[in-house]
Amino acid sequence: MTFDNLHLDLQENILTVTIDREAALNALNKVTMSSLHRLFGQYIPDHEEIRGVILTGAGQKAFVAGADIKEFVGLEAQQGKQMAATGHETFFLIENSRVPVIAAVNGFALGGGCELAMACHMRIAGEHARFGQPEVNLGLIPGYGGTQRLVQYIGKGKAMELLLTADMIPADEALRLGLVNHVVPAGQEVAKAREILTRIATKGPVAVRKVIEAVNAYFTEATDGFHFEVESFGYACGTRDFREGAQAFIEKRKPAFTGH
Ligand code: CO8
Repeated sequence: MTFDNLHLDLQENILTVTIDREAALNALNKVTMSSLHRLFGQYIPDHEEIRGVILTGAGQKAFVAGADIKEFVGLEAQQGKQMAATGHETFFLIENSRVPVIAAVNGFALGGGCELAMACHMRIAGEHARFGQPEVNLGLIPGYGGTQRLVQYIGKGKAMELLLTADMIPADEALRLGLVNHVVPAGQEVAKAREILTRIATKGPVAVRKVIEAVNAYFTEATDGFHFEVESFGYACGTRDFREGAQAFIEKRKPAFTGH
């Protein structure tokens, strides 16, 4: 399987995915969106050895500067709606990935780039990173989930301000607002993400997957997250990994999880 505009690097069960369109500040054109869809829809689910994913952008200037504005020329209502719907599908695949996905935000994360980072489970920002939803500058609104996920992360009032003014915020403000998990010196984003994912990879894979599903259930209309947690707890209790984890604690050794 090939992935145009993505560079993949698997090391010690952590897959680093670099969006590789540096000359266009890694803007998400149709081809890149299609690659991301196949990556998260097929490739990652099919490769059990992958225990975590880092998403980053090529170069030092941008994570992703948005959807590719040059592809917007001549865009009509129905076509725009379809592109947004397909993009939502892709970003839900990321959000619901069975393994944790961390955005290593190494510069501008604007529009679709900020939305992509928000679809990930965590965000590590370089201190030079800048976040924003500038779509209103183009007479547009976010179309990859930005109006919903920004509210989830930073609350309605501040989200409304950023969405309506198109203001960009620096990494330290994104940290203060709860949009990012950590701010690190420029160039250290991937290393920090890798350190976190390496620690998570020592945990029970089923438990990790169930935590992701249960947290996402809180934000899923028509799903009772508390009920989902009870069901998932029961499911985890029935796994070999749980028995191994408890036994390892008692025997004062590291557990050997198998994902079953
Ligand atoms: N799309 C296409 N090309 C881009 C984009 C983009 N989003 N951003 C930057 N580029 C290109 C520039 O055109 C330029 O290319 P060229 O050299 O060929 O002219 C190159 O990248 C470098 O950019 P700049 O020269 O502009 O670099 P600066 O350092 O001067 O500025 C900025 C950097 C501030 C990031 C500036 O490039 C900028 O404002 N970019 C646009 C940011 C933006 O508006 N993003 C939101 C786009 S809309 C969106 O994301 C909607 C998502 C939902 C879509 C739903 C369905 C389609």
